[in-house]
Amino acid sequence: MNIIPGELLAQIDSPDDLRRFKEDDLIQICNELRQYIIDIVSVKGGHFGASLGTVELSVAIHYAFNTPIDQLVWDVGHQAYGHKMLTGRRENFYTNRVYGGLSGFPKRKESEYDTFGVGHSSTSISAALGMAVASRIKGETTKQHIAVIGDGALTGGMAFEGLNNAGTEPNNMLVILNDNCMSIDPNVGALKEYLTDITTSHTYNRVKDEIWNLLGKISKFGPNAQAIASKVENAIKTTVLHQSNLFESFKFRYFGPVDGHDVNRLVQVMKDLKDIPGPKLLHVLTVKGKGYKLAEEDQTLWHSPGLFNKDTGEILKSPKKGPEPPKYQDVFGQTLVELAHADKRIVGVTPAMPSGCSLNIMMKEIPDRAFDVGICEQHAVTFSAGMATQGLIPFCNIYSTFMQRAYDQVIHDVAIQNLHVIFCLDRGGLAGADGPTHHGAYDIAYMRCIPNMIVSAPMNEEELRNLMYTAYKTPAPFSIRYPRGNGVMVDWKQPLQLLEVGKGRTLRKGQDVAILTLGHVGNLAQIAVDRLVATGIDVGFYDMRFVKPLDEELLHHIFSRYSHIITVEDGCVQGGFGSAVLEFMADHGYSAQVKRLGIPDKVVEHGTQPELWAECGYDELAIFDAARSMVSKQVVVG
Ligand SMILES: Cc1ncc(C[n+]2csc(CCOP(=O)(O)OP(=O)(O)O)c2C)c(N)n1
Repeated sequence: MNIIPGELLAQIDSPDDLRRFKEDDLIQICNELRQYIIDIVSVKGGHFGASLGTVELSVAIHYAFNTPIDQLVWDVGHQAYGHKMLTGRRENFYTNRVYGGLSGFPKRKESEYDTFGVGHSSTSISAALGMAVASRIKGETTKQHIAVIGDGALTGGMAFEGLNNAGTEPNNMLVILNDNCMSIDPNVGALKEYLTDITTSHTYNRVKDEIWNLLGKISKFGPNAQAIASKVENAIKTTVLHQSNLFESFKFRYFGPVDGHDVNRLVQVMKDLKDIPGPKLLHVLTVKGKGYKLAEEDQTLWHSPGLFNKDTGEILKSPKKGPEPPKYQDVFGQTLVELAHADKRIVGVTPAMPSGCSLNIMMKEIPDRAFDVGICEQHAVTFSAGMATQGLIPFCNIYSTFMQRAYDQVIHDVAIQNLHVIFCLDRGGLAGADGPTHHGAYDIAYMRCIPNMIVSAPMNEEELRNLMYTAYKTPAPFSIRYPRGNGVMVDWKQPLQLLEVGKGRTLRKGQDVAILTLGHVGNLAQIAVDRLVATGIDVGFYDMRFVKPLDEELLHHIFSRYSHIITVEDGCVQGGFGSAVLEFMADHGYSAQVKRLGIPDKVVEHGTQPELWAECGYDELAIFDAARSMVSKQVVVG
């Protein structure tokens, strides 16, 4: 990959190389790093705006601190491209998010500079605190621990659990709050307003700068001088801001806000803070997309824009051959609006993914009944449950992988009380380039063991619409999972139909082998089925739609007719749909040869969805092979 780094960046293969430069060179290094990110992401894709916003932060941290001995933890990690490039991965960065290549997120096995694996948000403070306490126990008194967390990630409850613990547990930790007023979409909630208040209080900022200079000087003279400066500073913060400082009330020393694009200032501040013991929070102001005008102007679009022409800013889309099937998420978004127009009890909830799950369509059309509640899956579920107790019908849309965060809430707040909350789990199945932290591997298994819960997955857009309609009409907890990406139907907007809960579909009757699928993978199986039939194998094909309740009538029919059965799911084989079929077989005394295809018991890395389906053995070819070898007929592969 022929992307030429700037003159100084070309000399940096590790933070040690960076630290050999003079402070005066840092601005140029930042410019070159920013340009490198633009050059490579434009042709290789990936997260964009967030890493442009942290260029100066990344350079300053690695310059001021002694990484990798000092422990640096990134929250979420989508903003760590600069960090990766400074820590020996620049030349390989063209493999970012590619099958077998670098991960798009920090990962412990990739580099000693990636101290903690991330992808889900709001973990950095807890992880860094764990490290800081471990250092204390091991007597490593000079070691620094730095958590970099965004204002979006700070809306996650776990961040506050970490702050709460850190305030009283002796530790040497610096939390850097990277405040750009953005999550993927504009950040929401009272905390955002609080941060804006601090940032825009002119009197406070002027006084603070004077105090800062004083503090910087006297911190060299020991703890007493520091204590005095700290008292003065706190008194001023409290008076000027007319309220106690939120972070100070967690017993953190609050510093800032400082300009997160002034690299020299950042270095100076970080060096000063190194000498101040205890938990500290540095509030840094950055601009998401900094340095690429279009990304600064439309920060949501440029969070992860795909490939683009870096000179014109045109986002490149593969040419369309004709009308294309929609994304499942858009079918959700549009169908929800349709349902909500017809029934005022319907509300929509998303934890910080309005554009990711297309709830933004409803937020625009019916704003008073569509809620972005921040990055807080647990709250999103219980908030939905609360609304359900009052007769509303919430559609709570959470990516399958992020729903793992809210498991207890699903059980305790929804299922035990048998509340009518509809969970739409987007990105169910292998999610692709984001990798293991983002695969929706477990929801079929974790939902089907919960009492009262109806668990379903549509094979196509029309089924998604009908399942949403059926869920709305069925007063019970109801889970509908569908994958990332496009469906298969161009003409998908058909009149809504009520489905019978717990009933599957027979797509083809056969006798040699039966293929049972759940959800979108049925379309992969369809290709295999066509080939099997063409090669003389009489295959039965069933779209089961529901894993709970299972279509027992259909299963009785299948087990009495076939001795070879294959189950296919885009989810973990352990405890999932195939397991449910095996349980049925055991419970009813059938015996058949059953092969379960799905995600095996291992961490599946990143790649395209087809690459990963193939690796896990349930793409169309693998399904074909499995069926063919099961019936052990000699066939010619077409
Ligand atoms: C638990 C969880 N929920 C949702 C997401 C999806 N997500 C990825 S980045 C992001 C926004 C993070 O905002 P912020 O921390 O402010 O970082 P920024 O992108 O603004 O730099 C969200 C919601 C996630 N990674 N983890």
